[in-house]
Amino acid sequence: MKQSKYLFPSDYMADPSVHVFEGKIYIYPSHDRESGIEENDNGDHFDMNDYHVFSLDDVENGEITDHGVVLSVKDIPWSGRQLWDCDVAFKNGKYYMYFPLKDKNDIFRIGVAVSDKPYGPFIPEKHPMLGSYSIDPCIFEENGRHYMYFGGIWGGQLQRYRNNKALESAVIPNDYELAIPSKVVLLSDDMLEFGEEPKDVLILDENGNPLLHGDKHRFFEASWMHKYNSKYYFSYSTGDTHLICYATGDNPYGPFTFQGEILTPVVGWTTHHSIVEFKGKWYLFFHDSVPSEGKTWLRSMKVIELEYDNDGKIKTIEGLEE
Ligand code: FUB
Repeated sequence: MKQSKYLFPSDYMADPSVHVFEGKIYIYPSHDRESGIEENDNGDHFDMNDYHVFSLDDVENGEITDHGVVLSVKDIPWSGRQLWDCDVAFKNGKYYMYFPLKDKNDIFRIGVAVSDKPYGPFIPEKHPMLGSYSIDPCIFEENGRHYMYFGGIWGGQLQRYRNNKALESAVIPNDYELAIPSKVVLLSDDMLEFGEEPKDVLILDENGNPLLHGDKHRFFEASWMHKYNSKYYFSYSTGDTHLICYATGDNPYGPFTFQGEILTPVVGWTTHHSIVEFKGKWYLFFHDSVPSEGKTWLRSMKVIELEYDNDGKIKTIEGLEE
């Protein structure tokens, strides 16, 4: 499958988080819509208010199933606005959906909603996760332990925190200061809270120095973790430089050494992805704004095969900006 393909042309879906549950591919995207809110650096125009779930038996030839609305802003007791990129994990017969949403004070928190099925509906907890902040939760499971990676700068509000504490005012570093890192945290046994204090996800260059804020490959948002040949691959979006990049490490906490670009810029401001193995092949799920003719808040989800070379390097996918 060398060509990318759109997965659901009849509606705008973005930020696809993908897992294999019960032998099928399940896709958990954001549900973009036209709300009429003007575009700004805060991302107010990403004004989504529900999630759908999709499934596929076969990535290349299967028909996609839309399982309909599985969670809505109106059903979340602590809701303010903006349901951004979510993810889902499985433990002991239950599925847990993790979602970022602004609370009534316009602060992003991460919430949990629970279901007996991978396709929902998901019932939200009464409160956001204690101590949670920022956006883009993704869950990586290994040996029954679930790690959440999260965070995003600018509209994702990560620059408002240091050492997991809110600052009096947001601080974006200058270009020669250290980049603001993504966060990783082990979840509690019951999957409903953080099981420890979140830690920084350090991305180092080839000399072992942490990437600086002015580096076009530094972390911005859209964390994802997968494992390939015993290595841990942390991938992410660089936001305002519009790349999907990755770095590898020897354990889920890192540090991770920068390796390269997975996807060069697509049409639309944001780029956001997930990586999954299914039936012996690896796939990159992502989005672009080609069908909406470049409206960055109206994105469409896509998939393309991902390839590694013999050293485990991911081959860069380029030329999709058309
Ligand atoms: O979909 C809203 C936001 O746009 C996501 O949370 C970010 O990762 C970016 O894709």
